[in-house]
Amino acid sequence: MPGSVEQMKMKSAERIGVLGIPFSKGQSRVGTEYGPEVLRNGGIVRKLQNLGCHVQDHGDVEVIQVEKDDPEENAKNPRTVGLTSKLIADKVERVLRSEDICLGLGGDHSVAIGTIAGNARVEPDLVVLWIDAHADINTPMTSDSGNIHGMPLAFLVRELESYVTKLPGFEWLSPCIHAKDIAYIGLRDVDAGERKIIEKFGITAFSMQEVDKYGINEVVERALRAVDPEGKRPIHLSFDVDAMDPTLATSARDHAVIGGLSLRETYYIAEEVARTGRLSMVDVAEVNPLLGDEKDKKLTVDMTISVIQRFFGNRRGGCYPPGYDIPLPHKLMTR
Ligand SMILES: [Mn+2]
Repeated sequence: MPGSVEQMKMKSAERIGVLGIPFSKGQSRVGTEYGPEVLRNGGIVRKLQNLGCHVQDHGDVEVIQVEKDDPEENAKNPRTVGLTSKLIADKVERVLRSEDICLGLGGDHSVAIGTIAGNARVEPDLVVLWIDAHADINTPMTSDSGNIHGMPLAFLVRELESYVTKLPGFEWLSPCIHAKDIAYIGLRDVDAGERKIIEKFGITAFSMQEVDKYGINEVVERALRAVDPEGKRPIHLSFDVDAMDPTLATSARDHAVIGGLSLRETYYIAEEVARTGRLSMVDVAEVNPLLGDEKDKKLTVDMTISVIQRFFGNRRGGCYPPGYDIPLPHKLMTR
C-alpha cells in the first residue's frame, strides 16, 4: 500500500534526536566507544535530513570511568556501567521530552540499560524489539564472561528482579518492562541460562531457525503481534549489528556468530518497523571500527547507516520528503 497516507503515518517526517553513547566498558575490548564518531563521520545526520527528517544532534552522553571498579557477583565494571547507564537514561529522557524519536548511537550493548530505562520514563507502555545474535539476558549469575553487555535485559525485566543482585552503581535502576513486552529476532548464540529465562518467562524469541522456517516477513509480523496485538504501543528497537551475518558486518565480528541475518532481511525488519509509525527509540550497538581493516570498517559503517535510514522512512521502493510533489516545468512555474 504505497502512497502518501502511509508516508504521513510514519514518524520519519518528525523530529529525531541523535545521541552518541561512546561506551565500551560493558565488555572487554576497546573500540565500541568510537561507534558514534564513525557513524557521524559516515554522514548519518545528513542522510536522515535528506529523508525530510528534522534532525537535532544532542552530542554525546558523558561516560563515567570509575577507577577502582572490582567485579561484583561476577559482573565486570559494575559501577562504571551502572553510573554511566544513569546518565544515558537521563539524557534519553531529556531528548525524548523535546523530540519524537531518539536515535542512540552506541557503544556496546550495555548502553541499552540506560536507553530503555530512559525511554520507559517517557513511554511507560513501550515494547522492546531486540535484533541480535545474542539474547543479552544473562543475569550476573548465569553469565560465563561477566561482561555486562550480555546482561542488559536482565536488569530491566520485572520478572527477573529477584534473580539479579543490585550491583553497585545500579541503585538508581528499577526494572521497567515485562518479559512479555520483549521480542527477539536473529538469535543464534543463546546461553543455557538465557534459554531457561526465555522459556520460563515466555519471552517471544525468533532465532535464525524461525527466520529460516517462516521467512522474515512472517517473523516480523508475529513479533510485532506478540508484544502488542492491538498495534498501539511505542516501540523501542535495539539493534545489535552482530545480528547481521559477520560476512557483512565485519567490524562487529568480535562476538560474531556465523549464519546471521542477511542485509535484505535486516532492511525488511527496519522498513516494517518504520511502517508502524510507533518507533520511540532506535539504538545501534556494537559497531567497533577498531576491528578489521579500513575496508571492513567502511563496509560496516555504510551498511549500518543504510539500515538506520530504513528505520526512519527510507524504503527500497522509493520515498520522498513530506510535502514533495512532481515539479512543474519552469515555463509553467514562472507564468
Ligand atoms: Mn547484543
